Amino acid sequence: MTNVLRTALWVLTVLCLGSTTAFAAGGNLAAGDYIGFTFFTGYMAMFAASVFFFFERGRVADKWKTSLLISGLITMIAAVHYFYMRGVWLETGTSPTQFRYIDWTLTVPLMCVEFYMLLRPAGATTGMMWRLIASSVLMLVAGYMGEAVQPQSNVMWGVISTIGWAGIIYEIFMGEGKKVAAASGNPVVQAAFKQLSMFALIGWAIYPIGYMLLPGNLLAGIAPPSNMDLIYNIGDAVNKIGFGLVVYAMAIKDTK
Ligand SMILES: *C/C=C(C)/C=C/C=C(C)/C=C/C1=C(C)CCCC1(C)C
Repeated sequence: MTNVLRTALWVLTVLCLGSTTAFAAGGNLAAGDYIGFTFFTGYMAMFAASVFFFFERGRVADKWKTSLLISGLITMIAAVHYFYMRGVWLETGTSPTQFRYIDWTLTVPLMCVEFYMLLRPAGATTGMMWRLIASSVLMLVAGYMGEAVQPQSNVMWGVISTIGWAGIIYEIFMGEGKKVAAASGNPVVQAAFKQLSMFALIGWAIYPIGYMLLPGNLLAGIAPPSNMDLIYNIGDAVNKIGFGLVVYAMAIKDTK
């Protein structure tokens, strides 16, 4: 299994390196292009994090191996999308909403699975996992509607999206997540669950702040809407790598 993962990783590396030329022709990274900087840093940080999680997977107890695999998949899926977004940004100075949401559609449900995997040994049900995933889908579909399909109604779609986010927060702070964690009797799992929950509450709050820069929304005019990308890039690096590191630290601790 480890060999399969390593091989997949090298194939990915070669593909990424081999195709850099596709985007290097027209654009250049200007000294003051801070949004561009974060596309590059985000790409490389997520790529490195994936290598780290895949390799470290071999060091943790069997019951946590899938959790580490998912941590690596989350950052790897993001790395590939950042690779594209970085290139399009270089060429055009813009970043299409599509890449962002294709990435989130895969990575956010996987983060929901990560909550489930953490609490599964303590008795979490797949019902909890599917409720989290359903809420995340509502959050993301509504967000996409407001950003890309009906931007004139972005406030309404933002509210609907927030209902999805609230569903996730409810499940982990008041619903099954909270109850199973409390009953688990494992302080290492409890501490990690608390940290992941704080990521979902505070770390994820970075995204609606970016969204509110859309014309007609609460923070419109404070900064150009292109700064959404800066905010989303910071949010992604913090949340995807941070989430993975919490799971990693938990697994190492619980293996000893
Ligand atoms: C790795 C990517 C992650 C963790 C993305 C999370 C995205 C959100 C929590 C987005 C939330 C939004 C709202 C709560 C309202 C406005 C629209 C969104 C989609 C930006």
